[in-house]
Amino acid sequence: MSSVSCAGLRRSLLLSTSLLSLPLAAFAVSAIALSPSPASAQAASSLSTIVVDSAKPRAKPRVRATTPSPQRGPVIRDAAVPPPPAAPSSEPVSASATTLPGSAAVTRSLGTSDSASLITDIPGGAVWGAGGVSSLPALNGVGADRVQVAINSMLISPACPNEMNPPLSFVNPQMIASMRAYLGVAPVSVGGDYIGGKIDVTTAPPLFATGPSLLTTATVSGFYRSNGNAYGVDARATIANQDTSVTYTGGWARSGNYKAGNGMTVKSTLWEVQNHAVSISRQSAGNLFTLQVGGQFIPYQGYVNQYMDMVSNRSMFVNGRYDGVFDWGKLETSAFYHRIRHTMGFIAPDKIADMPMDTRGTDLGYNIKASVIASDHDLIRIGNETHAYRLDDWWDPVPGSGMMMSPNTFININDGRRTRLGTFVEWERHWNREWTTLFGLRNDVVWMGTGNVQGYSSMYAADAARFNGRDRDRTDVNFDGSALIRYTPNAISQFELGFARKTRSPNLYERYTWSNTAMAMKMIGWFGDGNGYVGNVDLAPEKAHTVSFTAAWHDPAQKLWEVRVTPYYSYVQDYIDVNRCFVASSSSCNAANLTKSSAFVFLQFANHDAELYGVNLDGRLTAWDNSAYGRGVLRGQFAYVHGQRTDGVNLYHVMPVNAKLGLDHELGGWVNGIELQLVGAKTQVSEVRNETTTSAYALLNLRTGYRWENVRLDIGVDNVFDKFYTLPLGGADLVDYRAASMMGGSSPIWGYGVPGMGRSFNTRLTVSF
Ligand SMILES: [Cu+2]
Repeated sequence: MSSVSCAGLRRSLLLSTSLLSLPLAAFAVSAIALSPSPASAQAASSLSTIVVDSAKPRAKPRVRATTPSPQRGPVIRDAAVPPPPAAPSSEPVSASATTLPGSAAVTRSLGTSDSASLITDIPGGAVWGAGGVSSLPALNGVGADRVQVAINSMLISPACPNEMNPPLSFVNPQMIASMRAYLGVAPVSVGGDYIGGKIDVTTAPPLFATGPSLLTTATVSGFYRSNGNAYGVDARATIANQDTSVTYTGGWARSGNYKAGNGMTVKSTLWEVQNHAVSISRQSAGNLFTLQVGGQFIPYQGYVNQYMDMVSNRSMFVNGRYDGVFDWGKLETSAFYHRIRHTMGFIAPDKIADMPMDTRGTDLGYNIKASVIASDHDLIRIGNETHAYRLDDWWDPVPGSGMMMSPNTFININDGRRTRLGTFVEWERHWNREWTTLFGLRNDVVWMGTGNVQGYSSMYAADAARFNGRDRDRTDVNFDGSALIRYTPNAISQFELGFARKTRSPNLYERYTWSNTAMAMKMIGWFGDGNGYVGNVDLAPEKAHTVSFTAAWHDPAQKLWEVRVTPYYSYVQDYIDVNRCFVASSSSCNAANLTKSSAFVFLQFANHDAELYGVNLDGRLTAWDNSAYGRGVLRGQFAYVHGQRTDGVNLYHVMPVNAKLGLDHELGGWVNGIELQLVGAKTQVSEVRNETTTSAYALLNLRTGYRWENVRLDIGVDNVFDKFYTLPLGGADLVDYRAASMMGGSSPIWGYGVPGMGRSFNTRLTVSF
């Protein structure tokens, strides 16, 4: 397909989103200066681009009411979560955002223990295959740490050169009370330092007693899945009175290797995980304090698309939060500390070797956000956050391995430092019943640095000396802006046009991995493609300029039907992609490496301009609702995305066209679902990475469940027809297809994707007290 972009469109988008800064600053200043006088007078003159129907009477104050968050798509409202204290909305308007409630996570947990896979229930969402509980989320064609994930406001940075410990692996699906996904034109108050999207996950929101008696609830649930012989247990318990609440949530689960549709066991896909969190909350007239502590332990997790496996991952965290409601608005603050200790090795019998790799990562940060009611029409959000990330990554020597892996410790990242200070101001104005605008300006300063490195032996000395001789401290001053205009002409339709500029600074591995030797390079990379990677100190931050339009229609009560369509276009300046590497007299980055088209290759991170465009569509329809047949709801979602560099090279891991169609039925305590998942062929693949194509496929999933008083039984069949298929974003299968190698042993063969899971019979029994 030829690119539809034209230079003019690109330039104007670039210009408009870059220039957002200036008028936005003016808007922000004028907004801050707002007096309590009638809102109709100010700012209107400076807002020449926004059409306001001044003939109509001003609307009644709408800001004080909590702006209902749009819940669209296959989304069920979650009755279990108590409403937050009445306050101005701290969640900004954003029609393209989607919230998945806890009930969606519970439904999905019948078939998976991978929390990231929840994101596939929203249009534009996909996952990069990794370990069984550590997939990397992608939104609208960009993934991994281009999508920022916050767990109760806590940010968790990659502490592994393969990003084996992404944020969503630190919660089990059943721990999730809600997951909100913002796409490319999200308001700046949502966060900074990402370009793809933002996922906000809430676990264990506090539950308080409504009367004088003590509230105690407990839920224990166990599951079994036939494919992989997976089983586990999830638990949640709360004890609370009217002002204090204590909640535990967590679980343990394990799985063996799964089987593909043709009966083939997919090696190195086993895992075991436990996540736990305890939170204590206290509320008093408009104030809510929460302190949460928790941790994770993964004793093993196989990686079919990496050379290494995870053999230990331990984490602990402390996360404190304070929300206060005042006359002037709402204050939200949080502070967190998260520490990861991670070890990679090989899990026998599928991988046998000896090469320990260790990382230690810590994240420390705070967030302050104030939502200020500036007038009956205006809401101002201001905020500040700091996120400090420290990383050590070292590989102990392997005795008897010669120069390759001894006698010294290989220092991959030595005292890696990445500190970000973010500040934003945002103005949301409800002009009248029909028109709402939102403008935001954000600055993030990112400081990065790292200490000196060394290799296992003199074999690595030249690379290490070159790296150590460089000035490696970097400071990025990043400016983001967003502008949303929402028009709600009547009770059934809503339109939103959004522009945004989003910036992400490189991560520590992109900038500071340094060795050009084949073995070291193959240890770096979270792409699962079998290629080797080396960092680039000179990388610039990537800047996405996105325009997006959302049209949504629904019945006036928002109960019977809704449909939403969001086309978007994004031009990414300095997108962090790769070049084939070439270093004189190198055995990996050699001349042959520059031209290989059907082999694993060696790559260096490099900036390239790129563009992405696509469309997301979702909707649902209540087909019937009566006492005899219960309630039947049809739902559907569709996503198409295209991503290409301006030099014509396709972007890596762009999800092919895909759709889901489902019918959910409820009758009394009986719940049924049938879902058809359709995925097109992946034919546009990254030439520079020798990405492989995948074929189209369709999967049918069924489930049924029944709830008696306190007991609920769910049964499901995923991939009913046991279809064999290759995961489009699963990367390369490095374990199941191997050939004898020159060094003895065997090595992976290029050209094989990772097969998806075959049929699985799943069951879950839940008991509530
Ligand atoms: Cu790792």
